[in-house]
Amino acid sequence: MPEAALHRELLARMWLNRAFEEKVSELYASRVITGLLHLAIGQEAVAVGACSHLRTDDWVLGGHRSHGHAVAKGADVKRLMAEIAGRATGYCGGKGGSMHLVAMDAGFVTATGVVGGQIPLALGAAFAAKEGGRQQVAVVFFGDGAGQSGAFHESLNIASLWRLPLVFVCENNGYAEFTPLSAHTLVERLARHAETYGMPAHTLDGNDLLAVHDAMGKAVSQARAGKGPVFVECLTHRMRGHYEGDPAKYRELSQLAEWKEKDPIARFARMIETRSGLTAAEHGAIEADARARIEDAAQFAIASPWPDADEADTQVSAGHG
Ligand SMILES: Cc1ncc(C[n+]2csc(CCOP(=O)(O)OP(=O)(O)O)c2C)c(N)n1
Repeated sequence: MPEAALHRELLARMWLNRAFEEKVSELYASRVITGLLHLAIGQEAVAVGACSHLRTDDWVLGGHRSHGHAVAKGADVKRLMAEIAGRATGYCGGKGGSMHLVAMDAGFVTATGVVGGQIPLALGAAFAAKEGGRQQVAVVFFGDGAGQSGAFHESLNIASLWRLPLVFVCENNGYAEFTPLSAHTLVERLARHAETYGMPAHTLDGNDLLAVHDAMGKAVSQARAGKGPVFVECLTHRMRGHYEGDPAKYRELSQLAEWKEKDPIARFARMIETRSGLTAAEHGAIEADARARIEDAAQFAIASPWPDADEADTQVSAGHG
């Protein structure tokens, strides 16, 4: 795709992501959506930059803050919105909700509310991809908090040892819930762990869409070529609290203002104004188109029925301790 067209396509995907999350927030405020909700507003460049290199049959896994990963992977926004709103037309019949999204038709294998749980699951996806012999790759998104789990280290080791086609994407937003990174580790850059396990690793500005896009292009090519896993650490920031309603008193207002300056959408748009001749009118139309698609998705979710009570114990599993 010519560069100018690619830039416009990426901007459209960023807006689709932002519009989706803002609409979810609005529906939460009006209690159409309930439960615990974690938004990734401000982190869109990671999801969009990473997924822009993936085929539909590549696999993506994420955690509790993963709406944007599913949107960027190409999941149907209507079925996603309905799922988050707990409706029968959602991807999981309304039983998964915000933290347990699945969209297999788009290669979105799963999200999970178990912090770090997606990382070893991604080994399975990558192993299946390798055995399948169709040059598929798996990509797993997780936060800096998840990077402190034991399963994270075991997974890096196995992925490296077995040369799995897996790209680890760490969204280092500096906080795990309300705890700053400095309070849960002395290792400021999680990419250093990957080096320990013999894996190529990069740390980059996760609010710079083209930086993510370029790094992920190389990482995905390496994994697809059978040369083993790659670790990409994206330094970013969530512009909302840990969950919707979090007063976020643990953050300085100055810090938030500084990161708003680095808003990945505004920043990318400014860049392509000069580099690809994006006009204000074009930009407005791209944003309006994204918001219209998301409004349709919201209306679809609102008009959808609740799951039938008889369905409550189907498609679920439970274990005994
Ligand atoms: C196994 C487990 N431990 C603790 C929690 C509670 N918890 C929910 S989110 C979170 C912090 C996760 O931080 P991070 O991985 O950096 O992701 P972010 O929220 O920054 O996207 C914690 C500890 C949980 N859900 N699962």
